[in-house]
Amino acid sequence: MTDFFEGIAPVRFDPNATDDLSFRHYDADEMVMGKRLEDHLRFAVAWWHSFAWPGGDPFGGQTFERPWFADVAGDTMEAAKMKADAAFEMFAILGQPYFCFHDADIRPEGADFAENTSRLDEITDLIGMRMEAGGPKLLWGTANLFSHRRYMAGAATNPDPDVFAFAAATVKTCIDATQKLGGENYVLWGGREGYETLLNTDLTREREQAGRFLSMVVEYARKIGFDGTILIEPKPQEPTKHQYDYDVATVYGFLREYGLEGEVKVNIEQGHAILAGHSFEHELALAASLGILGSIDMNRNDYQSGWDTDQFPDNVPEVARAYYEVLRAGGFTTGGTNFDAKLRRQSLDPVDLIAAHVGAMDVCARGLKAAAALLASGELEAARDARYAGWDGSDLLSSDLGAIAARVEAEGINPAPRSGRQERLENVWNRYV
Ligand code: XUL
Ligand code: CO
Repeated sequence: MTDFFEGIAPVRFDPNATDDLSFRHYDADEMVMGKRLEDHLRFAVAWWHSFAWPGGDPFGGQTFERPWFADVAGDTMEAAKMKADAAFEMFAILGQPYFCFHDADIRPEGADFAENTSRLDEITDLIGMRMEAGGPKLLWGTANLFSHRRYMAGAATNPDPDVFAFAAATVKTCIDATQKLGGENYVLWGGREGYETLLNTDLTREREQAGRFLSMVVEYARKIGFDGTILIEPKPQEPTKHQYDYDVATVYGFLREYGLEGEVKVNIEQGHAILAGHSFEHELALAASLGILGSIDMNRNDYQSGWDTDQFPDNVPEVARAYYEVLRAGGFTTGGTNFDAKLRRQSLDPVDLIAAHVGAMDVCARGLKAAAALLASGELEAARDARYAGWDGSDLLSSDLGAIAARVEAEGINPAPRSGRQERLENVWNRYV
């Protein structure tokens, strides 16, 4: 084990704590709607932001100094192992039940596909040992098909079939690694599956490539007996000007087109929902209604900047809206709450990483508990039911325009508008949050 987080004790729940490294609201064992809070929230730490991200922005490079950023004893694999040790050191402090990774977060880039694969095997052996020794479980694994220059024009949607092949082979190894570690989901985020300009893009071809690629992923996962959930993570743009997996509605249409709507669900990220011009709760409610709600990436964007700042959540009412939709949909099954969030680049200290997660876990716990209390009260749901009560027993939807016209005339139907009661319902909401 490393001593990167030396001097930081495991985080405990203490509602009266006065320090900033205790949970005041997240008591893993608290029972909420008949389930432990830990089992509702299913928190995960994201390897990339916490351990691999160097603190750069478009105007400046690395600000964080982590011992594993340089080669250790002249060896990039030794550095990767130190990084894994530091990760499990942090997991032991936080006590969260899950983590997530991309291949590129955990192993250094090799000279070719074979070396990438052997390095992934070696590091996942080490991670597997740490997991067995009492570490958290794997919520999901994924392949980074967007950082390396070979992917600059896309992975599955690349004009060069060799890139498609390299990406497909890489995803195979990442599904293997996810299964080896008992991962509960496998995620595909198509960061460069989109275009920079239509002037050089054959949109029809690229979408077909993406459809076949996803079908191959599903076929392979089922063939090897991976019984986790396969998730697409929508995002409208960034790094591409336009990403094909724009939002939940677009992904659903895509899944239907390729007959995959029963096979693949979505991993919805707060910041991506906002970039798409929606709210987080809109994306969650729509996915639940379409039967494809899988998991969430919890974070927030700065509302002024208009880009994907991936900050830790700090807004309890917003988070409560999201968990209200998750709970209304029956809660997570294989999914969970992955903190796809990174420190600000001035937050240099190891303790900043701990404080960021502690605060975010508390914000989520407050949001979920408020949402659960409101849902259990039935107040909103009763109002919603009452609003649609006129449809109970109605045969209108199996009728036709002619018959309906005759009925409206015969019965003298003349609808009287009724209040939507929005402000009263907002008042109900605010009594709980
Ligand atoms: C990028 C993003 C990714 C995915 C996994 O915006 O959210 O980190 O979550 O590839
Ligand atoms: Co994400």
